[in-house]
Amino acid sequence: MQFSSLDQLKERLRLDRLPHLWCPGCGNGIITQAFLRAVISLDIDPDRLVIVSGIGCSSRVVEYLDFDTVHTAHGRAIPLATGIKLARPSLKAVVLAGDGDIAAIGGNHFIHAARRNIDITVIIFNNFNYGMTGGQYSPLTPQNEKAATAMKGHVEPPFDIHDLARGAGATYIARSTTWHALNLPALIAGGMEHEGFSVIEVIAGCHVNYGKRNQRETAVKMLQWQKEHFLPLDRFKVLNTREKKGRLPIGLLYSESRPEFTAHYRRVYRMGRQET
Ligand SMILES: Cc1ncc(C[n+]2csc(CCOP(=O)(O)OP(=O)(O)O)c2C)c(N)n1
Repeated sequence: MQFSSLDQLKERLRLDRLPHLWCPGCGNGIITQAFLRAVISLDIDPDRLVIVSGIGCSSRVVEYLDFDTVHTAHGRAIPLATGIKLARPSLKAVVLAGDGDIAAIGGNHFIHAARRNIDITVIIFNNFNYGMTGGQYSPLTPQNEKAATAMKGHVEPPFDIHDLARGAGATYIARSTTWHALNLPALIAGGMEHEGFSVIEVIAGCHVNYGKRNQRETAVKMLQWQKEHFLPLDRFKVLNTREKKGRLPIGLLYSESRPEFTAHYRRVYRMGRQET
């Protein structure tokens, strides 16, 4: 993938909205840049792209992106994108939101969108906690880690968001981290090109609310932790059980082809008429 220039990136940012609200060292900026690089590489007509977010630090990303964007209610980005996609199937719909937004309050919408295989790309900014509201645990907080609402260590096990997405019917599932930023644009572009429900989980360090409770209190420690605990799928596969413990694979983890929801819906209901 060709590297986009700073000028190309700036063209797609609402520079008048800067400075952003993210803490210094937050991983959200890295994901934003990777997303923009993916969009630029795909050469998408900006009028054909709609970006929807929910509520949270990560969801504020839409404020800085100079496209048609919707900043909707907490947990409701996927249903809103579903409505947009059903009304205007030719649009490319992308949801950018946090692990709380997608897997907790929005969890129900997530599984049903996956089941339908609707052509929406969901990028989960997974910082393992509710960053915006002070670091409460989310359904993706690892067991035994600490959070504002789990001061002695989190008792519940987390969802495996990939197993959840796959079991529900998602047809493109990828993972990366903000340390592995260089492969992120290609993974995002792959999801956006895929016809169906695509999920890209990105591990984003929140050293301020999450890391400080889990011995990763600086941005550098966060990135080092990501570097040590995540590795490309082909290298992960050859590890033995002991070496795999505490580690997770990154890259494209799953992909299949299955009829896409809006196309199938229009065929069944013969909605061949022009979009407005
Ligand atoms: C219906 C509703 N419930 C709760 C909230 C309070 N709230 C705002 S952001 C947030 C969690 C954010 O966590 P996440 O989605 O993981 O995003 P992050 O801030 O970590 O990027 C919550 C619970 C809200 N705004 N609306």
